[in-house]
Amino acid sequence: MPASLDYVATMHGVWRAGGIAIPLNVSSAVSELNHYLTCASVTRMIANGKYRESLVDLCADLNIELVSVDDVISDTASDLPTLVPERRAMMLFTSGTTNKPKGVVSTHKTISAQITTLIEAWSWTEDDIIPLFLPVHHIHGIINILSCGLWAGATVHLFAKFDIPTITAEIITGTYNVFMAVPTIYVKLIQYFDTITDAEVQKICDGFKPMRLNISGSAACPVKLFNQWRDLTGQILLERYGMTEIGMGISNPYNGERRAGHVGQPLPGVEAKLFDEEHNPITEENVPGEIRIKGDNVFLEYWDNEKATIESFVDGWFCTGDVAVIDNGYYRIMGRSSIDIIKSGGYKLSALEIEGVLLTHDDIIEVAVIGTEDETWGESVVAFVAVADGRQLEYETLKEWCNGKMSSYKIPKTLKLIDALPRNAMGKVTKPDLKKLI
Ligand code: MLC
Ligand code: AMP
Repeated sequence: MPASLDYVATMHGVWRAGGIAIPLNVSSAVSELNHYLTCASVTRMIANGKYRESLVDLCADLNIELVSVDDVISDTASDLPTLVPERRAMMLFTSGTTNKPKGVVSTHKTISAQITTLIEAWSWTEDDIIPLFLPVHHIHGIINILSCGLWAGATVHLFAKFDIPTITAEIITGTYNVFMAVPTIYVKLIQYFDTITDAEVQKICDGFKPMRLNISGSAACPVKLFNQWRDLTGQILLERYGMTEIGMGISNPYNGERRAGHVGQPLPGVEAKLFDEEHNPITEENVPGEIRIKGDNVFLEYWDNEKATIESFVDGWFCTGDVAVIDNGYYRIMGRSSIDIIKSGGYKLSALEIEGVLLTHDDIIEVAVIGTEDETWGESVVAFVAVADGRQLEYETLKEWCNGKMSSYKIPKTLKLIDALPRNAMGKVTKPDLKKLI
């Protein structure tokens, strides 16, 4: 389900009944859904309208009961279980350094901790009104916007997608006082300003100006964008850092200096530390290390994957794979330790997962996927491909072939045909060398 009252009712119904809610992407390819549903041993799928129709065969194949919201919604609640905070509540699929996405399981306690820290840090109140146009199968939309809004007794306007004219029309009338988005959304708004009159731009910027808070996160907010947004709207973007496994971990202050290019300091109740490769904590400033996190906000486990869960913790610290320095008291993210993780439009993508799909193409014999810097998307997906002797491959044909095999944001935006992938003496593909070819 896209963001809608049915979505909210279903999510809370599952939670209240003691089940595990697994919100899925409405635009996932069938093969992706097949993986999520199988991996999570799903017993019941709730979907409406055209989404329900499109799931009939898959659910039948997997022996999953398929129902619509109307089938399960009830006016009277009875025999609801008493829930302990440690009960599993939600599973979100996230891409990693393995081929297939993993199910990140959080408990009621995790979710409460993830919400309450933000209520305090960002001063949520019942007077807040916020639009939700981000996808509701990721933590940014589910926790930071929807769940914080509901917890605070605030008002959340639900949009099935990010439609600039519809949302800016509300902004002009002064409907919202809080706005949260990924950097790409701010870039797209600025790009939209080039397509409308100066008077219209002014009206939209005047709608942003009196808001109490504009937040950017899920990917790095470039300093240029931070400055552009301040010059246009007077808003000093509050940048924060988070991850599906931890909710939000580090944030610039609500009151105090919001520093461009930095993500701030650990949130209330969250412990953060940098560690070197030998697992020693780093205490000096400007020495890079991996961000590790402890606290009630940290997830319970990767579903049905004890090995991955164990490997992602060291001495009780969750290892994020993100590298940062502390610069004059504020965390500054330097990048990720794995070249195989790409962040595009705020979505985390696994290069290995995309490579796995491309390798099923008859004409492709070798493939390597990397992310390259992109002003709009943060990073853009590039595929280096070697084709079988005598075969040709055009980008448009490949793009079409990818449709239905992966969500559209994973489809490579650039295709580079090469004879063979560069390898080191161990025979391993050297992706940094590929980056130099762009
Ligand atoms: C879409 N397109 C892309 C693309 N995504 N091109 C390059 N790179 C990408 N990543 C292309 C499509 O193929 C299409 O091209 C055109 O853009 C329009 O597609 P769309 O799907 O309509 O795009 P749009 O609605 O504009 O999507 C942009 C967006 C979306 C920013 C609204 O990407 C989005 O909602 N991102 C947010 C994801 C999110 O919530 N992440 C948080 C994860 S939680 P064509 O050629 O077909 O027209 C997390 C933790 C934390 O990270 O810290 O919060
Ligand atoms: P996800 O797994 O989709 O939840 O994405 C989490 C990842 O997004 C983190 O591990 C970071 O790499 C990235 N991320 C989130 N917020 C920021 C930020 N403010 N700056 C840089 N990277 C970020």
